[in-house]
Amino acid sequence: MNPNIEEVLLAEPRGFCAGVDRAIEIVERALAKFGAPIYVRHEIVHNTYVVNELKAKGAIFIEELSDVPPGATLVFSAHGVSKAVEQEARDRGFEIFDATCPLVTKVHVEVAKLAKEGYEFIMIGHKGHPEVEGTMGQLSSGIHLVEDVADVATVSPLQTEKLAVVTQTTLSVDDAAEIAAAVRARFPRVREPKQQDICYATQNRQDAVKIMSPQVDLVIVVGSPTSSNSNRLRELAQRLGTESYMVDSADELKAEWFEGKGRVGLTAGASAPEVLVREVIDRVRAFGAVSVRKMDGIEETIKFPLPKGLKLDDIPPPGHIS
Ligand code: 0CJ
Ligand code: F3S
Repeated sequence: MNPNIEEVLLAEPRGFCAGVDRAIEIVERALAKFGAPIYVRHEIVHNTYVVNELKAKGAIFIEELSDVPPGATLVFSAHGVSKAVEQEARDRGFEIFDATCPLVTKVHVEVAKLAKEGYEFIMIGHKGHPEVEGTMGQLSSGIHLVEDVADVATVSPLQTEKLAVVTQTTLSVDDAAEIAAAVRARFPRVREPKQQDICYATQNRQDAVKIMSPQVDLVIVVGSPTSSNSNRLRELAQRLGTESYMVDSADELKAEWFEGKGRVGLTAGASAPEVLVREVIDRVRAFGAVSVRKMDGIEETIKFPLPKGLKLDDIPPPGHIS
């Protein structure tokens, strides 16, 4: 027991975004319609609990399409895929359902459109992240990755007349703005999206942490280590001067983190289900927290339609993860 903990503050919004909801529902509906197994390229979203739940229902997660048997049903993860992966999946004849978040697809479409007009691209993102591989892989050349301000000095496009910036959707809003400013300083004619390509969910969850952090002594973020947007929430709280930890589940919480802490802030990445938040609350109560208060925040109402072939089934699949 820790007699110091007075209150848990719940960030608003937190947890699942519309793209994650849709991606999970695509796998669940594919399982309900076609039966197990359903193959999924890459983790559908970067969350251990979600992946394990879907595995238990018959999903098989793979990285290489050569591991998918002929005639199988294949789902692309929320992070999107390159043109080469898309083509290989078609060539192998799989039944494909694309769970790429529509906000990532929007970036892909923009890249394809501007490339036709002769643009080269500077992509702000994290090397090796599947979304970055998917977006960069929309073109065979002419798209250059910058991960930080230092990279901007060394990036070498073939021309600077037609240059555009694109970003990963789940970056730190502040870091991306700083890197974009460095790009603008070096290439003043660069074309930029109005708000970068950072999505509404990333923006809203970071804004909520900015409001919450100064009001608490400790921030706990629920999210998996592979989740870019979840890592950014923990990093943001820490940068704002509040001790912060990310946990994949409640049993990762350590009693000593709470020592001397009166108010605890709690949030969750866009791929982390609410059930895990509830388990964290239960554990923090067991540590001694007396009350839980939901903060005020933006209400998200956005919802993305399901792909053709899955939306006619109006019967929701049993046991939807939430
Ligand atoms: O890239 C996306 C379309 C976000 C998907 C939801 O979050 P997550 O944790 O699976 O992915 P990130 O590592 O990109 O945050
Ligand atoms: Fe899409 Fe953003 Fe969620 S890109 S999957 S709405 S974190």
